[in-house]
Amino acid sequence: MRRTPIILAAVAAGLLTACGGGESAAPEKAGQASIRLGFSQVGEESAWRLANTTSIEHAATNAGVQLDLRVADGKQENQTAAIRQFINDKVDVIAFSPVVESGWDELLQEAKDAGIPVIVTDRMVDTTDTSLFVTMLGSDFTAEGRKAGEWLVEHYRDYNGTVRIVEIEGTTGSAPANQRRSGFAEAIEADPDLQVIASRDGNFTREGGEQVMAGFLKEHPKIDVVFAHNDDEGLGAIEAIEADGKRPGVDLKIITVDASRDGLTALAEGRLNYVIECNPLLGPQLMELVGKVRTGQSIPRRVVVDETAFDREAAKAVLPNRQY
Ligand code: GZL
Ligand code: ZN
Repeated sequence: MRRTPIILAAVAAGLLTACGGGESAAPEKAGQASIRLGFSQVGEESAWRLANTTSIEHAATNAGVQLDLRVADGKQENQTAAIRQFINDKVDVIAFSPVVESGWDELLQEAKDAGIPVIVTDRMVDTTDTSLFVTMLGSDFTAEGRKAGEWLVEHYRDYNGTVRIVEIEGTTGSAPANQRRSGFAEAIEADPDLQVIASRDGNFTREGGEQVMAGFLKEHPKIDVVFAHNDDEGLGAIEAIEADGKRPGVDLKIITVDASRDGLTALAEGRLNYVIECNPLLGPQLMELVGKVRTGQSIPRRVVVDETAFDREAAKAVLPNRQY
């Protein structure tokens, strides 16, 4: 379930003292200027992304980290420009969520040449030179896709006949889209009746999900299941399904990923059928890693975020105190 935010004592003591708060730290810590972190964020495409940004901002404030967070509107060139600015500003640490997996080696080499450590968060980069970043903090997207497929296999265990699945994919080239697709495909191999008859990029947005789903409904008279790579696409698909005179969650089963408040609400109301959690609240763990990197402590190469999955009953249980 939800990880309780961990504020690293060393970081808090060192930084709070530097910022004039907290108990007096060891002499060598006193006077340490607060850490300056440059963060390049994908955009504002989904509820997940907004919660992720808020978590990072709040955790930086709590840890006394000076944060320069820049939003890239989903464009790789904007992330590249922001990270070059961080290098020019000589920040202490750079972190980012890469909008797509490829095309980062040259930029990360520039950060390495400038002696600035880079932390990859949320989405992974596809690079041959793993010395270009110090750690990756984020979900296991393949496991998320696998959980969606496993639920379907279980749900249709006693059903004989073809189950027609359409897939509304995330942003083309992004790690979550690539890995959710492959985890899902791997899991549904267990039952040959489960067939993906169409898949298309919905760019992780509600309008993308609605447009893609409306197209699928025109092209395919019989659709049994929708697998949407995030809640926002699934909520958009619900609009298109209802516009087509069908009952989302009943005539078509819908599975999504993220477990945002709106996603869990639709699940509790029976308009979605299963929602896999993708935890956006990476802020506290990121600040802990930033503090360790800054003070030269060793950190793992990969920090996986804990997350679960929800059926209708579980959604009703967690909704009252859901953080995002
Ligand atoms: C997943 C994250 C994805 C979310 C989407 O970690 O990269 O991007 O699933 C978001 O909601 O747009
Ligand atoms: Zn706030």
